[in-house]
Amino acid sequence: MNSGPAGSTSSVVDPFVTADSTVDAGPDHTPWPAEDAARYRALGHWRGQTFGTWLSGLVAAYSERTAVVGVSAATGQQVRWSYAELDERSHRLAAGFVDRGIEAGERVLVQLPNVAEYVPVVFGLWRAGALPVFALPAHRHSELVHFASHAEAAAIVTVGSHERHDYAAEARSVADEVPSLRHVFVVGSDEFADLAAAEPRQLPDPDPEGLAFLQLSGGSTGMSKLIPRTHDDYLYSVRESARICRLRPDSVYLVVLPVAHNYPMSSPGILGALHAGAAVVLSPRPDADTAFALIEAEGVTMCGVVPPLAAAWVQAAGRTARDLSTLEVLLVGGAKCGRELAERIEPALGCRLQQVFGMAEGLVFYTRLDDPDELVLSTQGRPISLDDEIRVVNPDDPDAGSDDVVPPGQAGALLTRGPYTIRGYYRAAEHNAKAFTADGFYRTGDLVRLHPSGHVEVVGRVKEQINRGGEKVAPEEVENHLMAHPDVLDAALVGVADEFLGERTCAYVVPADGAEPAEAELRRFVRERGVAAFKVPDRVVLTAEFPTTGVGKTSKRELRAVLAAQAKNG
Ligand code: OOB
Repeated sequence: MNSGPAGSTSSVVDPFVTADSTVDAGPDHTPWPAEDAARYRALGHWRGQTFGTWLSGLVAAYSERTAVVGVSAATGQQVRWSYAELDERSHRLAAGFVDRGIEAGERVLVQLPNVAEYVPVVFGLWRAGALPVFALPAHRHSELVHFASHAEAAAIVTVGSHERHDYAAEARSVADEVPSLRHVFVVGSDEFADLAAAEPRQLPDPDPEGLAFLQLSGGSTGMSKLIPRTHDDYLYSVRESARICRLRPDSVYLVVLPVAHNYPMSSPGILGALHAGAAVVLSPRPDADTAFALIEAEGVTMCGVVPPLAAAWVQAAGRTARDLSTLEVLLVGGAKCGRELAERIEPALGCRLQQVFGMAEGLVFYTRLDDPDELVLSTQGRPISLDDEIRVVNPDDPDAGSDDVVPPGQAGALLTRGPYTIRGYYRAAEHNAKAFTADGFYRTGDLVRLHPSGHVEVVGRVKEQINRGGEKVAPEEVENHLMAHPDVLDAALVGVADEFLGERTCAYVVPADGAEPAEAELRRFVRERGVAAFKVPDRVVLTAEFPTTGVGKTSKRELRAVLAAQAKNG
């Protein structure tokens, strides 16, 4: 493991700075080259701080202020925890996890809905030196098995039944299949209450430049990749996000998207709000009724949403009796916010629009709150850091290097390298060779146009991914599930334009000889294979054979392009 064993706080013996660290990165993850790491430290971006010590600093400054408001998984009641209470809870949880045998450096799959306990649980794991692996509540058996086995997770933290799904039973069935899983911790159970009541004690602080957690990629070729982030790199993006979004101690940040996603976590999200001494309010659901009630009750000042949700809120704002006047900023991102929607947000909700374009791999763009309206409405912002290196390269050459840049103003594929963007996925050497250039730039797969101001406009994608209103679907993963059906000979999943979601999915299916599988049957089949509901094809179309592109045998990539064009033309 490169994740820094407990106690190795000295930067002298840090694996990131050894002379051969780029040569012998080990199989787990690719560290930044020593000279870049040294520069990020010298610039003050990496400060040698872990999430645990960072929280301790916040407690010293904001002790009695409200940190977290949300519904408790244990009681079903709303709770309100100060910074001091959050700190104590996470110290107890850390001790509890260690007492149950969780060791520093071990991975722990966290699958929690938007419940108050999420925040202390994650800090508890960090303080125990464990690495949370952030699954979404939508993920199901096949995805959880993949994450847990790929990360060789030691435990799962989840809830019991929630929104008609038995998470605890699901987690146990995953544990039956993945040999590394020794524990299923169910927040809200008596057993978990015991764990959470452990006597707090000082535990060794992990290495700030070691891995802190694993996020999930949206996935393009097959299953989601795991994204290794360090304390130092992530905290840099958190501090800057809080500054850019102008969070203050009296700000109130509302989380409506799934808590564990990178966007509500850090853009500026839960962590950005905590950094500023602000309050985090967790909404159990994203719908306007629930969210507007919380905005009114808690005096919410800021919230981050995806475009379809922004559109729904704009609609609902016209007929709500709720007082939304405290809302200052609505961040919109995760998928492209079209100009029309962008223009409606400020008048309907009475707040400033802030566009955000980010990725769990690192790089985040924000429009600035004092940017001219035109830039706020028509671009997705500019990078967090002056040290984010941005290259827009030839989009027709998938292997274009970081020097293959297109003329200014022309659309191209976005590459990036910087102080909080990973240099490789977790345990994915083969994939890394394609996803990163030889000089360490991450191929985002996004097609952008760079404005002279440094703002980018996202104009499309070169990666094989469907963005279903912010939820990412990898066609290959879904195609593989479809092809497991005995009546399916071949399948291709494409994105088709959708007014509400931006894109929805359509599966073209060539049936096996003589078979005529019903659409509902195929959708049920995919769902029962244990995948997140957002990956179940919105539509299934049977076709006798796939079109060819004129060059003989078609690649899946070309095929999807042809089918997508057909779908577009009617
Ligand atoms: C966020 O993170 P991921 O990892 O779920 O997805 C990243 C991808 C980007 O590469 C891009 O394709 C798309 O999502 N995306 C956008 C966008 N924001 C994200 N495409 C167009 N316009 C935007 N504003 O989605 C994420 C992470 C942190 C902050 C915000 C979003």
